[in-house]
Order: sequence, then structure tokens, then C-alpha cells
Amino acid sequence: MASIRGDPEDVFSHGFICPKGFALKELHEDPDRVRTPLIRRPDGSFAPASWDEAFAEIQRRLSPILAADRNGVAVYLGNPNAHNLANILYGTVLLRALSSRNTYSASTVDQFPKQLASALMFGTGTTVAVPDVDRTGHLLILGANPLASNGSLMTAPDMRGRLRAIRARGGRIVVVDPRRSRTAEEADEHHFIRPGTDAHLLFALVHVLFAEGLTRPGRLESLTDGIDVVRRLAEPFTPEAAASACGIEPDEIRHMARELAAAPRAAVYGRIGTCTQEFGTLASWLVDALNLLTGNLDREGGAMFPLGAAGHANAVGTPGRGKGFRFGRFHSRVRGLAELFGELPVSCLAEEIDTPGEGRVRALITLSGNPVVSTPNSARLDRALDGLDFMISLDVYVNETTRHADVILPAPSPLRRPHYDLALYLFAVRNVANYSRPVLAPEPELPDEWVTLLRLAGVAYGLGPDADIEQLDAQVARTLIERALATPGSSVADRTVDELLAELEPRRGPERLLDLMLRTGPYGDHFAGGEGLTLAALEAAPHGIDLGPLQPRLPDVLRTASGRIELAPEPIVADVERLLTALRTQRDDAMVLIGRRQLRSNNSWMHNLPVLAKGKPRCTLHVHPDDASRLELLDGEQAEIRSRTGSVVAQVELTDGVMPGVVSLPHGWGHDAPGTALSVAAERPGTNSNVLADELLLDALSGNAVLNGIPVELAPVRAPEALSASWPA
Ligand SMILES: Nc1nc2c(c(=O)[nH]1)N[C@H]1C(S)=C(S)[C@@H](COP(=O)(O)OP(=O)(O)OC[C@H]3O[C@@H](n4cnc5c(=O)[nH]c(N)nc54)[C@H](O)[C@@H]3O)O[C@H]1N2
Ligand SMILES: Nc1nc2c(c(=O)[nH]1)N[C@H]1C(S)=C(S)[C@@H](COP(=O)(O)OP(=O)(O)OC[C@H]3O[C@@H](n4cnc5c(=O)[nH]c(N)nc54)[C@H](O)[C@@H]3O)O[C@H]1N2
Ligand SMILES: [Mo]
Repeated sequence: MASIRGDPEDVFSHGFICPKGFALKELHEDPDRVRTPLIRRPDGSFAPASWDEAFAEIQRRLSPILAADRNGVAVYLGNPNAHNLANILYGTVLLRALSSRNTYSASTVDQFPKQLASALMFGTGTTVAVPDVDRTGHLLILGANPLASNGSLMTAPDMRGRLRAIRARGGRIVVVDPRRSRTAEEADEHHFIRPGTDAHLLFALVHVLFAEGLTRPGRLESLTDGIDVVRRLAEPFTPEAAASACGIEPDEIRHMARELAAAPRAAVYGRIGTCTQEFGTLASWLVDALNLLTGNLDREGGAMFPLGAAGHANAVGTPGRGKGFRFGRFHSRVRGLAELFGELPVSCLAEEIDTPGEGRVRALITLSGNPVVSTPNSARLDRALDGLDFMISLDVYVNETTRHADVILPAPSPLRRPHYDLALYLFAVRNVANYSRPVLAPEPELPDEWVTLLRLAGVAYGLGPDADIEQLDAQVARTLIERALATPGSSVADRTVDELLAELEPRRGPERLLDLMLRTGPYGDHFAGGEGLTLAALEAAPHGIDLGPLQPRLPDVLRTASGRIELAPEPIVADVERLLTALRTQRDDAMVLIGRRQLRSNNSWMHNLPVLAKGKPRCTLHVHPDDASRLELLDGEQAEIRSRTGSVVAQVELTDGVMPGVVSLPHGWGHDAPGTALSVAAERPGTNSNVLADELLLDALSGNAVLNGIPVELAPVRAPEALSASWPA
């Protein structure tokens, strides 16, 4: 193939694509990419196998475990599923077929605190307010580095251009981060913050708003419950009290609050740094509390609710009211951690495998995930996987996780499948829809992932290794149509399942489901002909369809049982006690570890692509010079970093871009594990920072892992023989 470039006419990106986009060509051509099913031999090596052989093995080994106990089979869903149309739609089919409580995903090392706060306040976990960056005049960013990440729960291409435009029109950008990130460098103001103390700071901002009479909820006042509760909860969080915890001066806190309140259009935005920490849910909630109290929630230039063209739960059913939100419907076996959005915290996956007893996890299916690198106490999980009776990985590499699998099932190259970013459009700064056909024709020997997922579902349903895919897929479509017909206020309530099924002909798989979702969605044609959105319309618009800037959606967007914004939901109010305890507790002076996302990395899995991997080693430990001199660490030399769970060695890089008392190591590295097939990545393996992340450190409310603010000890490593590999053999 030739090369990959941006599409200048694309309605969203206007041709801007990130380095990872360009790298798709190398991913496509990567000789290490798995192209046939692999079955593990008794000696531990992998043998290529046919699909029938692989599924015969799965049937033989998975079925008895499932028959003994559905919860004996765990699933881990990784991040790429969110961007893969087939997996996002058919992964849930597999989960339903397995019906195991042991469902885990990258969401509990990522955004669940934000989704929990959103669900409690607004009624669904995808009712997430995102900054209206293109119209805002003041952006307060905490724990996010959109210049490197392009956003995440604020999806937008060309973040650099968009942020620069804010300043060009006279607006301000304030960044709160223990590192001077790329985004901080582009901002008007940057404040170092002690990791894990955003909730203290945000509460102090709320405190100042109330104390100085600066709250202006405006039209939302009459729609909101709990404003007075928040006022009361904020009382102890004076700027002085918060300052001693977060390390930002009281006057600066006051200034920050006044500026936010004075800005005609402002938005507060928090991301990974505010989620993957001890008070992730509180911090995430406070971000929206500030948006609401300053009158910026749901208004142009503030924080607004996107309206995706397909799959948006807050656009289905009765506008403005719903069932509300429940969690903790079941608990993990060993530690009793609460269910959230149908999942258990991935921090307890290892113990569910390595703790004997009834209900133990005996088999694991990983679906586009690398938990051995991405989740806390990696070394324990790595060992635990060896104790499984059976493991299946749907993946494109033999990496740190999948090397433990008994069967690896590959996926086609991204260039051989259609694309529609179902998940990201729910969090995009502009309402758009874009569908791309596969760039290249499918290869017969590499079935689409939805076919593989249905085949696995067939095994889980007890239909054997050769279930009728056509029939299963029709059943999936039927179920989805039945649900569309039955929802209150359905626009197709007068139609029948068979009629709609016929109208969706001859589509199959993800395209059939997507067409249904688009057509019954908020911009859809509702199967009535006319102008509305259909998949055919998207196919006819190769640059995508612009659905316009974000629009105010309150109160219709609400799905709380009360039909109101719940500003002080009970679980959150109860969790404030934990924060108060932290506020009162004298902090110790332990060094803490945070992460560092990099433009040319994508979590753990793009380090095998030369265009992204080249250059000098990036997996270095950022240390402030003051700490370095105290700890006798030298620039360019090795340091040992030790936490409760383990120790790793990394090269020290001195920089005043990190706050004193804080060190930063990127995640996603450690590609020197034996038995992997990552020839390029292995040349610059780096070290796995999640060996240091403690599976016992959680945001108690959401169960999300603490990946930022991990207490560590540091020591120089001078003698070369003391250098240890990051992986136990
Ligand atoms: N310390 C620390 N840890 C972190 C984070 C942090 O900031 N700090 N960030 C966390 C976050 S936000 C996330 S999202 C997680 C990510 O956690 P994971 O999702 O577990 O990790 P990834 O590195 O994204 O792994 C993706 C896997 O999908 C495979 N893959 C890629 N494309 C395909 C495909 O088309 N089909 C299939 N079947 N497989 C594919 C890759 O080979 C790889 O094994 O990491 C988390 N871990
Ligand atoms: N190039 C690239 N882009 C990506 C990814 C990638 O790996 N590479 N991953 C994608 C994924 S899966 C995600 S979830 C998003 C994440 O998107 P972002 O959240 O925008 O990305 P990060 O760079 O992790 O930004 C987190 C910031 O929080 C800071 N931080 C750490 N601890 C704290 C704290 O306690 N308080 C505060 N205020 N700040 C803190 C870190 O220093 C860092 O600058 O990015 C996505 N985009
Ligand atoms: Mo993520």
C-alpha cells in the first residue's frame, strides 16, 4: 500500500491526524502481527493453527469450566474495543453469552470515576459534559494533557489549534498538573498540584464561590437538587486548608475561583489525572459542580452534553426522566469490591485468579487488552495468569499478556475493516458522524472480529464450536430491534421486527446494527424515508456529516429518577468523609509516582511500529533536580524505584518540569518479557511502571485504580551488576 494521510475535507479532523494514524500502515505491514490462530504447545511455544482447530480447542477446554461455574470464566476488555465497531457491538454479545460476574476492563484504570459521577448526577454513565472548546473563553484543565492525548472524554482532532484559538480570541487556559505538560506549556497559567489532591482544590474553589457570593447556576437552579448540601460540604475546604494538601497557595486558589466565576464562558475539564487517583469520583463530580455553580453547565462555551448519532443512552426513552442509576449490585469474591456498570475493578482480577476457593476464576478471555502492562501490580497478575486452567486472547500481538494464552485469535488489520467511532462521538466537542468503508478488501483467512466473537458466543451458549453465525447475528439484530420498538417514545413503535429486519437487508454484522442505531437515533430517518440519517447517507458522505455545534440538552438529557440534576447524590456525599479525613491527616513527605502519556505511544501496544518507536529511549524517570540532589540521583544514570508491590529500574532524566516530591514514569513499557514476539519493541523495552502500582490503592467509591500518586522510594543504581530485569523470568 502507498501511505496514510489526513483527509483535508473531513468534517471533524480537517486533515489533522495524530502520529498513531500514520502508523497504521506499519501496523498493517508489521511482520510480528499475528495472522493465524495460535495454539500453545506443551513446551510453551505457539503453533499456528486453523480456525477450526482453535475453536475445537476452545470448545474442549472452555466448556467444562463454564459448565461448572459461569463466574469461573473472566473477561478483560481493553481500550481498543472502544474504537472498534465490531468489538464494541459484539463484545457485549459475548459478555451476555458468558454471563459471568467476572467482567473486567480498562475502564477501572481509566474513566469510571467520571462515568460514575455523571451517572449519579444525570442518570447515565455516558451523560458526560465536555468543554465546548470551540466557543469557550476560559478553560480550566486538571489532570489532562489534550495536546498529547487529543482529548479522550473531550474528543477533538487538532487540540493544539483549538486551544490556540481560545487564546487568540482573548480567552485563557489554566492547567493544574504535577507536571509541566505540553498542554501546560501552551497555557496562560500552570499550577503544580500534589498528586491526588484535586478534590481538595476543587472543593476549595466551590468554597470560594459560595463564600464570595459568586455562584450563578441561573436557569439550572430550579432544575437542581442539593446545591445547599454542596455549600455545606464545602465549608471545611477553605483555601488555606486545601492549600496545605494540594500545594497551591490560598491566594492563587481564590484567584482561580474568581477568574472562573468572572469569565463569560468557561469550562472546567478533568481527565486521567483526576480519575486515576484516590479521590477520582469526588474530583470528577466537583468538576461538574463547578461547571454548574458558575452557570457554565449546558451552555454554549461551557461544558455541554454531546448528542451522538448512534448509541447514546440519554437520547433514548422518555426525555428528562429515567430509571436512575444503581451500582454495587454484586461484589467481588475475595475483597468484596462493588460492581460498577456491570464490571468489577480490574485491581482485583489477579486475586480472583490466585486465591483458591469456590468461585475462583479458572479461565480468562482477553479482548484487545494488555492488562499485564496496563493494570496495577502487574507482576502479580503476570504470575496469576500462569495459574489459569485456560486462557484465550483475541489480539494482534504475542505480548506481555497474550504470551500466557492457550489460544490466540487474531483480528484483521484496521485497514480491512469499516470504521465508525461509536464511543468517541458520545464525547466529541462537535456533533459529527463519519463512517469509513474498509480501505482494503478482507482476507478470507482472517475473519472479521464480530464473526470470531459470535463464534465464541456460540461456545458460551452451548451451541458448540461451529454455531450458525448467520443465525446468531440475525438474533442479535432482532434483539436490538425489539428493544428499539419497545422503548417509551420509540419512533418506530408501530413497526414490526420483521419489517425493520427486511429494511436493513442486505447488511450484516456491525453495519446492520449501526444502520439500525443511526436510523432510530436522534438524527435518524426512523425508517420513514426522507432526509434523516442512515448508514447509506454516511456512505455517500466520505468526509463525514457535520451535525453541528453542541446544543443545550437540559432537562431532556436527564435520566435520573427524580428528573432533576442530583448535585449531591448520596454515595458522593458519603464519600466526602474520606476526603475530610485526608484533609485533616498530616501528609507525609514520601515521594510519589505519576505517569506520563506520550504522543508517540498508545498505552502499551504501538511500540512495535518503527515510526513510533524510533528515537532515544522515552521510558525515563523524570525527577526534579532538588529531589535528585537529595537522593543522589544523577541525570542519565539508573535509579531503582520501589513501591509496596515491587521495584523497577529506569534511567533518570532531570527536569524542573515535574513538581518536587513527584517523579514521573510513562506506562505501557516493559517489552522484555520472555516469550513475546515484539521484535521492534524489544529493542527499547523500557520498564513496566505498573509493577509499582498497588492493587490495594483505589478510589474507594468507583473501585478505580490509583495510578497517580503512588508512594515510592528511590535509590541510585550505580553498579551495573545490580541492574535487574523488569521481568521475573
Ligand atoms: N500507570 C498507568 N497505567 C495505565 C494508564 C496510565 O495513565 N498510567 N492508563 C490506563 C488507560 S487510560 C488505559 S485505556 C489502559 C489501557 O489498557 P489496555 O487496553 O489493557 O492496554 P493497551 O495497551 O491499550 O492494549 C491493547 C491491546 O489490544 C491489542 N489490539 C490492538 N488492536 C487490536 C485489534 O484490532 N483487535 C484486537 N483483538 N486486539 C487489538 C494490542 O495488541 C494490545 O494487546 O491502560 C491504563 N493503564
Ligand atoms: N498519544 C497518545 N494519546 C492518547 C493515549 C496514549 O497513550 N497516547 N491514550 C488515550 C487514552 S486510553 C486516554 S484515557 C487518554 C487520556 O487523556 P489525558 O488524560 O489527556 O492524558 P494524560 O497525558 O494521561 O494526562 C494526564 C495528566 O494528568 C497529570 N496528573 C497525574 N496525576 C495528577 C493529579 O493527581 N492531579 C492532576 N491535576 N494531574 C495529574 C499527568 O501529569 C498528565 O499530564 O488519552 C488517549 N490518547
Ligand atoms: Mo484510556
